[in-house]
Amino acid sequence: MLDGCTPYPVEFRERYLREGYWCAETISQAVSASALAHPERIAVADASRTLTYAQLLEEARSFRDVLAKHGLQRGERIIVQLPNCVEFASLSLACFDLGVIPIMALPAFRRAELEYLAKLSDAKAIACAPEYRGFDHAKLAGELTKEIPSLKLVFSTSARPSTIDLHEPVPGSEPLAARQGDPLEVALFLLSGGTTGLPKLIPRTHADYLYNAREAAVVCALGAESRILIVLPTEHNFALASPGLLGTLLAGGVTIFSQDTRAAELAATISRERITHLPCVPTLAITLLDLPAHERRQLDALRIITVGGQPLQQATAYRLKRAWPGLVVQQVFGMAEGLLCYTRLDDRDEVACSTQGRPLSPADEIRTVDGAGREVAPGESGELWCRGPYTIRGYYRAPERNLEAFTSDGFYRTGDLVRRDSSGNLVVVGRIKDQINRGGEKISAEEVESHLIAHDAVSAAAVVAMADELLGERACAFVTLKPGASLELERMREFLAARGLARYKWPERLEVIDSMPLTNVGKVKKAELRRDIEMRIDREHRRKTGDSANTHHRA
Ligand code: AMP
Ligand code: DBH
Repeated sequence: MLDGCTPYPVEFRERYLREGYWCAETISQAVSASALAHPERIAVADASRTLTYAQLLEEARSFRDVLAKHGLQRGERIIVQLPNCVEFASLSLACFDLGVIPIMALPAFRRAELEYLAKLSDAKAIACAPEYRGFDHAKLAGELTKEIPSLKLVFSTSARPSTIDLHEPVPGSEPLAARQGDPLEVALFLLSGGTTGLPKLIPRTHADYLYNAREAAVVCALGAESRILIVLPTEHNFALASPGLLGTLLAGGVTIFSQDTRAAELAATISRERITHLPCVPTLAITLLDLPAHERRQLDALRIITVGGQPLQQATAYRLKRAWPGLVVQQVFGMAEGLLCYTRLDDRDEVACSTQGRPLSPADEIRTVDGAGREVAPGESGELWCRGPYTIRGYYRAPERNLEAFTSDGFYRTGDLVRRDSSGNLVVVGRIKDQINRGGEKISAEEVESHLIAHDAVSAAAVVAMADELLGERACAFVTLKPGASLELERMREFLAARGLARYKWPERLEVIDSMPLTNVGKVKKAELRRDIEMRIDREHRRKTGDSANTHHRA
């Protein structure tokens, strides 16, 4: 396995192969086989292009040859930062076939994140859409090639000076999957949500990821007749392989990419494209529910909505069932590190609406433990630990973090607090990791704090989650200031922008306090800060509703 990764111990490797969880094929072989079974069917489409399975294979072949022509070789890394588009599918397959490892970066990432990823991975290339949502990605990528020694090539999805056009014509050559690759080798890197400082790279192998995508397709009843809408960032594990794009390609279904996340647009697309499967976060589900009735009706033919990434309120789950009586509401509790839990399509409403389901695989091993690592009593809550045929054994190039995040016998400590109910389903009750879950996007508190304390005015900073009706949580920054200094929310956000931090990580509220509440070992008491912001918001809310009640009275 690639240097810097933790291989599965040999007895597990043998067992997963022997018991058929892993197969002796690479992702490009598996997708090629699926494609060749029905070359004329539609595989992928976005707002501007549609490719059949045969055309997808051909475009992937061509992209692979472009990558190779410019010097990318097996085992080298490429940062892939594309919006939801057909080229994402072709490029990923091209990488899997060549053995070049894509690092799945979010389109929202800016200089700080990309620089970090490129340096950590010694990436040789970056692939982007030249421009997306008003941001010049090609320009930033070009600048990074001048600053980061390993980074030499910028590929783009359309012609643009000083980048390499992925669509550049290359002569026909051997088809995809003609060469044997190693199924147990790293196929791609996903990103962790990050709890300690910066996000970690998650190495996923061909064999484990294929199993992940295929099994997820089975529990979501995703088949050749299915049509999935990818509106979450396709680089994210949920949209990529749970079952997402990859599960759909393997099943022979149709993937429709959307870059537009507005509810009314999505409803129109769902209707026009006869979408059957919608993976989404609770935030998106709520905006769909809030559409006017005539737009909501456009979802009547949708069969399965799979909701996850952050807690789905039980009330929202029931609202979904009432709004679309023909719709199956499915919950998923997943993580890029591996473990996926789903409610099953035939679960009773009570299970589907109030639990986050159970592990995907019979070979998933889970433990619920107390602070000392002892299994808690049935029905009690504790930290979830997991191990299995598609859960990693270690982050890439992170030996110290691995000692904390994995037990000596290979369980991943998820940082999530769960309870197992009598039906064997998991209920996520909280988390012990220092993170903000903003509409499913994870923000590492420590990462943002490290930027904040670089500000001249700031002497200490602590970032905590505050509750939000739509996004679930938003980030609030508590800071103490140096004598005589001042700081306002807008100045703070401008500062973070200038540091090249992705916008979704910028705290949306700032509280300047006199001193940080500290434990006797000098750690910030974040629970206290969370209570503090909750109380402040509550007071403001009461003041506001009190005011409006008065207004009402006067009227
Ligand atoms: P990521 O690090 O981006 O892969 O996010 C994985 C984390 O998202 C999990 O460890 C949970 O904290 C959170 N998560 C995912 N799905 C759910 C869900 N259905 N309910 C609550 N939390 C979730
Ligand atoms: O939040 C996640 O990371 C997530 C949620 C649902 C995930 O990785 C997944 C499904 O695969």
